[in-house]
Amino acid sequence: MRLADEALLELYRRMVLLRVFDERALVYHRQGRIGTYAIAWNHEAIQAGATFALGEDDWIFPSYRESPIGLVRGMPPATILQWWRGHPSGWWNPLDWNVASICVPIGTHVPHAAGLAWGKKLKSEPGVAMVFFGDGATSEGAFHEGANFAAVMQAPLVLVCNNNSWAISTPLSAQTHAETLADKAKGYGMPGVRVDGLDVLAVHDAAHEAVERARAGGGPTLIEAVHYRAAPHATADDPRAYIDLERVEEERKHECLGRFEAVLRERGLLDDELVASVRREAEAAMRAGIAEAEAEPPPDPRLVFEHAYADPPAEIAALLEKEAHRG
Ligand SMILES: Cc1ncc(C[n+]2csc(CCOP(=O)(O)OP(=O)(O)O)c2C)c(N)n1
Ligand SMILES: [Mg+2]
Repeated sequence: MRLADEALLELYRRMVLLRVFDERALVYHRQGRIGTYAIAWNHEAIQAGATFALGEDDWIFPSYRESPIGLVRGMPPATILQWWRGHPSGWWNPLDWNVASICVPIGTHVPHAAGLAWGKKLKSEPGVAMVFFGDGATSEGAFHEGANFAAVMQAPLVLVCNNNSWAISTPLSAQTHAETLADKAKGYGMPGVRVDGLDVLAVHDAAHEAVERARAGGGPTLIEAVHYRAAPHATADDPRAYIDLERVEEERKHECLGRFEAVLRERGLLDDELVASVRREAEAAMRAGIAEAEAEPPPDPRLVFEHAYADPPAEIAALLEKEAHRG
């Protein structure tokens, strides 16, 4: 699908926003201002490209790797930063954005996304669901259950596998004996496609086709977006213990944002000035976001227990009582 110039620039803005969020989040982590953070560097082509094929009624189900994906829907950076700060104001209402909660357990959101998509079909409501997960997730039972269920029910679901070749320190070769992850689609009776995960336009094309098929009643599609993780898994990880550092260096040279920038410059759509202003805008949004997040009062500790017990055990009840007197 050929995107108009205006759309290409919007796609670029979204990629920059995701990139800058990631860069700043890493700095905020180092400054002790947010907690552990799952680095999304060089996953922006998959995240921005795939979601660019969605409309307002469509749902996004992110894993931790796609934590900032709400940005493409206009979610404030402060909300996502608060999530990483463990603050309740980071728990958004999914209905406000059609973005489900960030899923940390591997693959458990695939059945949720399949269920939502099936529900849309049952109610004859418009909208498809798009679920993101990693290569490692394809070895999980929940992935199998969700993919199989969606195919049997012909639910309008797009399954986007971010195959970054690693599940923390487990390489793809130890993850599966399948030649490709897209091949797994065959077993579920759905189309499976493989795309270059660093080519935002290729990702968008594949997602657009899958979304159109889902909308037309053609059921789910599995997209395998292939690349190689060129940053640590998360801030708590030291990949030097297991990764091929030369390969990482090589991969970093072909990172996805610079690659898209080169395409846009060649088409005469982008120059140094626009590059600088788009980045400045994203950086300003992040500065405002962290300030907003930090200005939020600390959460009430009682909240942790609020929905945990119908009848709190005596010890906790006593602590809550004490807190109530203090606060
Ligand atoms: C059910 C479950 N098991 C184990 C973990 C610990 N864990 C966190 S990230 C991760 C690797 C997942 O790799 P992959 O699916 O390839 O996604 P990526 O992190 O590469 O985006 C694991 C095993 C978890 N979060 N949930
Ligand atoms: Mg992975």
